[in-house]
Amino acid sequence: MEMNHKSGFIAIIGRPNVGKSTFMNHVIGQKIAIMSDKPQTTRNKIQGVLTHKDAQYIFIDTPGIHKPKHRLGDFMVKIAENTLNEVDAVLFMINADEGYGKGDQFIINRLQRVKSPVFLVINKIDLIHPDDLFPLIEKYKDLYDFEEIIPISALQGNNVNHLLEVLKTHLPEGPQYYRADQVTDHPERFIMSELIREKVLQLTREEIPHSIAVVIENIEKRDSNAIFIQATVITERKSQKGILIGKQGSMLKNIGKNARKDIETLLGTKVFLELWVKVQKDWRNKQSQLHEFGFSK
Ligand code: GDP
Ligand code: MG
Ligand code: K
Repeated sequence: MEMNHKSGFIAIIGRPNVGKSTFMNHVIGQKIAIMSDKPQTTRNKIQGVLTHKDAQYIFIDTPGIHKPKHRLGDFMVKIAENTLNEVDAVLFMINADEGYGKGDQFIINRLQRVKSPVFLVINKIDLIHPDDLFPLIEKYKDLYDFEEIIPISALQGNNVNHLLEVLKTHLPEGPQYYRADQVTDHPERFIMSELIREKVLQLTREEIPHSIAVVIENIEKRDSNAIFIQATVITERKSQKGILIGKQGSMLKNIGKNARKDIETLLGTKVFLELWVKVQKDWRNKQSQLHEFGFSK
């Protein structure tokens, strides 16, 4: 990994039609890793990954932040709020041509509890007179303590690079989570591995350290409504392998069962999950292995 490489998760929120998808298409272009448009239940979806030489931007969609229409909606809003606290940056996009609306107020209220830096992106500036921009900025400045306010036109590309540069200065140093070429195929990979990792840590309690890695080896569509996934849990110690597998494989089975449920929710399809455990000493320190595991170029 390069020194000073930055990477982070960025949530894009905003009312419908403000231009979120247009923005994604502009920054990621042909390489966009659009996931299925299936409604997500509890998890967020990765919309696209932008890989630069010195930074990787992972954009995620947080659908639940909008005003709920029913009770399940409240639950979704809660989850969305949690997500917004976990990401490295939040882009709150508005339409310059429409100005301030009720839907924005709902989101801004939710943002009051968000600790991550929030950027106001004023989109569609091509539709307004420059004189109208300043009052809009003033209005929003009064509503929330935005990290930065950046006017753009996602359609024409105005100021989009500037936005990315500003964003980069706020991203933490971190690895390239995705290989640039991996992104197009299965952007869900990272989430899948995180889900499995989460189950390992939950079910084994303190016995297994956070240094374990989960590698998604293979994703195969068996038929139109089932996906077959093979994954390996990598530990650094032989003793941990036994704990992970458990008595007659009971632990691994349990991990697999719980992870599978979450992955099914994520993908909206039936999943067969095959889990393996592998001991690989000191894997974290080995550049070549990082490569192999898809954590780096
Ligand atoms: P989303 O619902 O937030 O994802 O919004 P979309 O990206 O689907 O955009 C909604 C509409 O706004 C589409 O017709 C876009 O072409 C249009 N749009 C998006 N960005 C801009 C912009 O910067 N300028 C103009 N004039 N139109 C835009
Ligand atoms: Mg959209
Ligand atoms: K904040």
